[in-house]
Amino acid sequence: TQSLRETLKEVIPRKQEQLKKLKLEHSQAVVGEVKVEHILGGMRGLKAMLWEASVLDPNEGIRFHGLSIPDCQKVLPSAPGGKEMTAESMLWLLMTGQVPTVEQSRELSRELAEKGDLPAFVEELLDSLPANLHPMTQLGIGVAALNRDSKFQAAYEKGMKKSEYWTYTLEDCIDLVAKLPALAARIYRNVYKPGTDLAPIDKNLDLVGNYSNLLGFGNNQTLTEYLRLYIALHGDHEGGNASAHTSHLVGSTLSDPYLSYSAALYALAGPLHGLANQEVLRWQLAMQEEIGTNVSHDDIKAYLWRTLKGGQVVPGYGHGVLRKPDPRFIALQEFCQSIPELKQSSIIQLVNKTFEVAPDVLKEHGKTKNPYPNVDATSGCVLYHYGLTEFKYYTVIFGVSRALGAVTQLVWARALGLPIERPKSYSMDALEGLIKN
Ligand code: NMX
Ligand code: MLT
Repeated sequence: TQSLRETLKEVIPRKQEQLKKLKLEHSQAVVGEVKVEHILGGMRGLKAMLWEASVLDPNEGIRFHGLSIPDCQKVLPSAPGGKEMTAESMLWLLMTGQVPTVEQSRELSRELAEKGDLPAFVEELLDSLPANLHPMTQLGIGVAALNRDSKFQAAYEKGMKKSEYWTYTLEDCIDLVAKLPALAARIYRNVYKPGTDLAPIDKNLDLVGNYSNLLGFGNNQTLTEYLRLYIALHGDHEGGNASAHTSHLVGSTLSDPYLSYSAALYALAGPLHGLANQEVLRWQLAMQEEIGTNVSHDDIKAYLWRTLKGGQVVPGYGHGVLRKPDPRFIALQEFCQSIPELKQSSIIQLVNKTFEVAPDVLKEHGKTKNPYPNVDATSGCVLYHYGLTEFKYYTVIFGVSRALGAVTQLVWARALGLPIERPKSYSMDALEGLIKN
């Protein structure tokens, strides 16, 4: 069985050749134009980043190396006794562009479990943080602190060759992904279940199986499977989303993977990005509180209008690229519909009913370019239903997941020798000058 490192050693030279050829033969080819609207509009729609692992189509949604979500659900290995794809099989696909065998994904699970424990000083650091510090702030602190043991940084200090960058980056990336469950679960324990014991990492379990165990939900197979699906699906969403882009930007300075990903987590912690999944739950529960559980479409419509007229966004709706319902939303909804208990859940039914009404209201409101739900519109509901009700924690789970795509790009950026990112900026005066000329 070929390991992840061996597979990458085979794949990387081909990609390096491809890049060399592109640079040599097509450097001056024009693939789009820069308009003032791009500069004023958060670079929306500007084709300006190299990202290997996934591409987002506005109508079809995400494809991971060409595979749609249903494709991945069919071909990516699951955990023993489970059906949903594992985080490690998604990581393997993202990194190599290949579907791992069951043995390969299990081997990666074993390696991650072996590396899963936290250094004692990081445990102490997390335990010293105040419980009212947002879990996302704590996660970023914990991830950044892991950089004390960065193999990339240590080798850089000694003076490694550029061609070796990716190998040390890969080692840091694997260590980081391995430690995220213990880090994220410790934060959960400290903030919400102080005084309780954390389970030890089980060397025979996959990454998310261990995460679920550490959170105290390991005996709930449905929730564990849901977490596997959730974490695989949120892993990558091409390069331009704020968290992935942040990790890439910071990594481009040769900051190590821990610092790069810590920065990404603080982008994810914004309510227009990953924090939306906490906001959705807050908003749906406030709706339930105000209008009860047995709500009609008209009740929801009126509530939506109150939100919009209050000058707030409807959390979980809209997207910078997507123009149809997010296929990740659909996949999570399908999961709920396949489990009778979840189908009956009042919070899941409320999310469904909201989906039946919200797109028309948002169309009538006329502002958002995409009136359909994104993944955050539903991702917290199953967690809530099964007793993981602390919604300020939800973005942490997204943060455990998004590492899969971010670390993949860090490895590829170093393997391809991508330069420090440094776009050109203009003031409004300078722009006016450019327009006149
Ligand atoms: N509710 C109300 N207004 C909205 C919404 C929404 N859900 N989405 C967009 N708009 C408004 C937006 O605020 C903007 O208004 P203004 O011109 O006054 O600034 C206008 O519609 C045009 O925005 P778009 O070009 O459609 O959206 P943009 O690409 O700028 O932003 C989001 C994308 C995702 C930030 C935006 O749709 C949003 O704020 N959605 C709610 C928060 C959310 O669900 N975020 C999660 C994204 C997914 N994730 O996991 O990261
Ligand atoms: C994501 O998964 O990063 C979000 O859907 C936001 C985005 O793609 O811009």
